Amino acid sequence: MAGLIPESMQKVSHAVLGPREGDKLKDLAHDTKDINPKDRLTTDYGVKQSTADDWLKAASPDKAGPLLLEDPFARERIMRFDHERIPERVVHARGSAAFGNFKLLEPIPELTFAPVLTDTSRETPVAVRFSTVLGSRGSADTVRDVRGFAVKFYTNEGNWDIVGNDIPVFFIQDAIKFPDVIHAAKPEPHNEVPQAQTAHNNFWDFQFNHTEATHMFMWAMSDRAIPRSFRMMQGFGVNTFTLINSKGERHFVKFTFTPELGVHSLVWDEALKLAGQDPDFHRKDLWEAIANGVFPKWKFGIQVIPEADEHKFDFDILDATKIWPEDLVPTRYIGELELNRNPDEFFTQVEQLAFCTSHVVPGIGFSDDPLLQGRNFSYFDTQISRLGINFQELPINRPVCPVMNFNRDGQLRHTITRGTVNYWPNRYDACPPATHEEGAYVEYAQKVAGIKARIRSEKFKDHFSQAQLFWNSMSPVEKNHILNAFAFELDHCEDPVVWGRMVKRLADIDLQLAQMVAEKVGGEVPKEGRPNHGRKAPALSQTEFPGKATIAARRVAILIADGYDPVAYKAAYAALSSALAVPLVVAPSRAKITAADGSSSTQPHHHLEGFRSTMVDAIFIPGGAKSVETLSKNGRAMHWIREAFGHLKTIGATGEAVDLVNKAIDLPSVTVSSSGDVHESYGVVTMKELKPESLSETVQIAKEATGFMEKFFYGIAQHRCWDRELAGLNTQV
Ligand code: HDE
Repeated sequence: MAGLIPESMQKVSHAVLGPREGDKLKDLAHDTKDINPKDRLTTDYGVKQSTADDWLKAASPDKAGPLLLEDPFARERIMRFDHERIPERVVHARGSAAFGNFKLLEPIPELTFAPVLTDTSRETPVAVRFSTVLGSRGSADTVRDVRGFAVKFYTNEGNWDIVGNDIPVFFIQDAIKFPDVIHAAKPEPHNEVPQAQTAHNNFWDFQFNHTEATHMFMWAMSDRAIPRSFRMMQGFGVNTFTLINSKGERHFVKFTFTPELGVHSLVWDEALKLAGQDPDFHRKDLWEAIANGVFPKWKFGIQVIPEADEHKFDFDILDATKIWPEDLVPTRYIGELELNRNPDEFFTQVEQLAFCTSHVVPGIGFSDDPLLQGRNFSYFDTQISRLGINFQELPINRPVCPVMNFNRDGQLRHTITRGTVNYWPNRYDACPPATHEEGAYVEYAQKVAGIKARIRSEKFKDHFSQAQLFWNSMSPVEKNHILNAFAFELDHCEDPVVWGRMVKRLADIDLQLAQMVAEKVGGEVPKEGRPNHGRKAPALSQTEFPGKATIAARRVAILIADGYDPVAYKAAYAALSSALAVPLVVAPSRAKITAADGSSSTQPHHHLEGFRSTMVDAIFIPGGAKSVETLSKNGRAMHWIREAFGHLKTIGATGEAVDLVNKAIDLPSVTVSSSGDVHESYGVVTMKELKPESLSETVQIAKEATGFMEKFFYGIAQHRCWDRELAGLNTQV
């Protein structure tokens, strides 16, 4: 070995290969520094600066003179600033990330020899980035769009990236079509309008011209495209991958993440308003939950098909516009993903976080899915354009296991590799390729035969069966939302050719849907449609994933004004906090508010103009005659109650506030209590105040209050009161 590292060098330094254990935090520590208030400001080359406020000038105290270009400190500051931006991602530009662990619960050695899926003693660090697809980096979070769900597992065998979405299928079958679908969906070329929207001519023109997109656009018009939270979305690998076991057998596999909190969405009117009222809604929600210790979790599942069964289905299992229905291929949940750490710095940990579908570890492989194969080329290529050829050396991207090879140089290379050779084979036998036993990635010996031609296999040509399956599987509320989504989207298309043709296309899915949309958008009402096979797949409806009944991390506004009832207020605040919800006190102004008996006062978090009902999951209004009277005369307060009601949110009120809610909603079908009992009607939970006159009455009231909280919390944990929509009571927004 003598000579590989010259003796003189061996004495003075040591080779740094990176940590061997899978601890990403330890690894990042090499490149992380804290701002120490005692540090002094320096240039990038380490020289302390005497001022950061004045450019060197030819001036005098009474006369501003010209700036001198010779000032290296000022030049450095401006030049660094001028070059701060890197290209945003060509798709999925807007997103945010968090970090955590993947824990395997059920090993699957019969399917793969990848330790990340066989070793239950491991905790694999992960980085997860959620994103929208179409909008630019500064666009809004709550737009109607597919959401990215990209997971980087820093395994001891190298990085494994599942670059998925919250929708299990895609618009196209062949990667060559990707530039077209994205050009058509992004802002139009002549005026760069609209931002972050599918509601425009070109998007729907493309959809009509590509029948293979039919299944996917049904998902995109469903509630999946307006999630309540990143924490309440499923994640799907979409493409078909493979698992290889130690006997050399191969299975096809699809990967899924299902949230512990269930799959929940905003309602459309709320999503639209939030895009203006709080464009960072999802980003903040994720941050807030993690900061409050309510760590989001997902179950990790696999759907598996043995290689021999590849052709046993009436769809092609390599077609990314198709799901594998659960009744044919059930999901088996084998692990858990938890996010428990927010980024320290957005740029270095989120903007520079780079995923590649081609990054898999031994025991996991690709398939001939023609979308996946194109993606395997694209992601690496796009990172070179955004981050440069050495993007994998960036702290957030580098693996936690040793990296050693003879790739060298390129812009911004910063690993210093000591040694006298940079090629293989070399006279030292240095860094030889590994054997399978040593953990090398060995390609699965797949027999490949075919005719070189630009063709698609026949089974890829059924474009409507699963679009119908999806529609048939929706609940009545979900169907209603899809209908309204089409009506909204096509209304935004000015070209009659576009919306006229799209209405006809809908008849390939469901005649009644097509007819209802046609009536709304003013198109020719189709009389005939493609026969619907009538089959259903329950797991396609998000109502199948209600999740854990919890109010943890749910935001609940408490509306009060001077003279509020301190007992009800304090009880609600304490109960919400101990259930890990986020109580937010909202009042007509942010000045301190005094309780009815003058015993206490509170500092509201927000005032009614600055904060809106869209930003919370539920509202609670305690009694107190004066407080309620003030709120009842405040138009914004009344709007808060009506809007929350229209958005199907749980509303709780006690004492005098019961009449306030009654007045704001003004719907005889929603009954509120007139006695001391706890009442629940269409998600409005009320309890009139009782004045205890004896001990037994006090005990009774305490019981009532507990009953009230139970009903109120139950409503919040249900996410929304869908019965209100089914009864047509939610039109007051
Ligand atoms: Fe992507 N996609 N994609 N995509 N994609 C990118 O890579 C591409 C597709 C997805 O948080 C880009 O780093 C092609 C399907 C996510 O950083 C780019 C095709 C699915 C993210 C790219 C697809 C996705 C991207 C842009 C068709 C769901 C964000 C920036 C063959 C399974 C990852 C980047 C992050 C990002 C190409 C289709 C998900 C250009 C060519 C299907 C979640 O490489």
